[in-house]
Amino acid sequence: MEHIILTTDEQSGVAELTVNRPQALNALNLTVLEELEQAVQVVAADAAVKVLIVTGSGDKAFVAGADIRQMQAMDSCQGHQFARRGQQVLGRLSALGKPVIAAVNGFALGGGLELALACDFIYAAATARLGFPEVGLGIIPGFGGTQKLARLIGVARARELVFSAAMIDAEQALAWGIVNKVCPADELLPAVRQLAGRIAANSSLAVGYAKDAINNGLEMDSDNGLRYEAALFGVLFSSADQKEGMSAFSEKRQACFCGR
Ligand code: CO8
Repeated sequence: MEHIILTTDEQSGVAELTVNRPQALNALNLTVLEELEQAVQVVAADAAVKVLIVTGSGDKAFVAGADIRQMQAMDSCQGHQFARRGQQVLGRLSALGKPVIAAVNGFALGGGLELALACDFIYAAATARLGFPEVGLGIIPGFGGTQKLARLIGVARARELVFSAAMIDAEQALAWGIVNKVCPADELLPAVRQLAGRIAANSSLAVGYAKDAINNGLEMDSDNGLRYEAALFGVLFSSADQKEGMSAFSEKRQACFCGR
């Protein structure tokens, strides 16, 4: 792949996907989107990967948006197709049956913030800047931003951020609940790797089911969400990981999960 670097630490079970187009602040063009989709497929198929970290190369940007130069020449039909393609690829990332953590190491703007929002949660460097500049370009967020942000932080704050095209800093993003934690820039990746390793040490089957219960349960009404949770809970009692986790507790030893 030209613009995506994918590495896996087999020992910890943590993979890192880096958008690597630093000359354009890692902006998402069609090639990057295609490669992102390819990388998600690789991660989905690799049983050794338990957790995925998504970040950007360099110390300036996570991803500074969709590629404005590529969008400049688009007509209405191409704009629509580009937005749908972006939504499809980010949807595949969101639907990955493994936890995905965004390590936002700099600018996360427009499509870049949408990429971060497609992850399960975000850790950010203190130097990060987040926002949706689209209305200042005569467009709107088109890779799911209007929908995802409003659901995450509430409609009033989402409206303020989208209508103003303002960039907010990491502390403001933390206060608004867009990011889970702010770290000094040089401590961001170590902190995310440590957390990812901790998640990867749990039953990957149970973690995947927990992600499924949260993501799909949230699309249901509360009663059906609870029924869905209970159904997944019950299924886990047929797994080797449930037997191992509970035996290890009783025997006062560390559990050794196989993910089945
Ligand atoms: N697209 C293409 N190139 C970019 C982008 C981008 N989004 N962002 C930065 N670059 C390029 C610059 O053009 C520049 O290239 P060059 O050196 O060849 O001139 C290089 O990256 C470095 O950038 P700057 O010199 O501008 O760096 P600064 O530190 O001065 O500024 C900023 C950094 C503030 C991040 C600035 O680059 C900027 O404002 N970038 C654009 C941010 C933006 O508006 N992003 C949103 C884009 S729209 C979008 O994401 C819509 C998503 C949904 C699509 C729906 C489909 C239709």
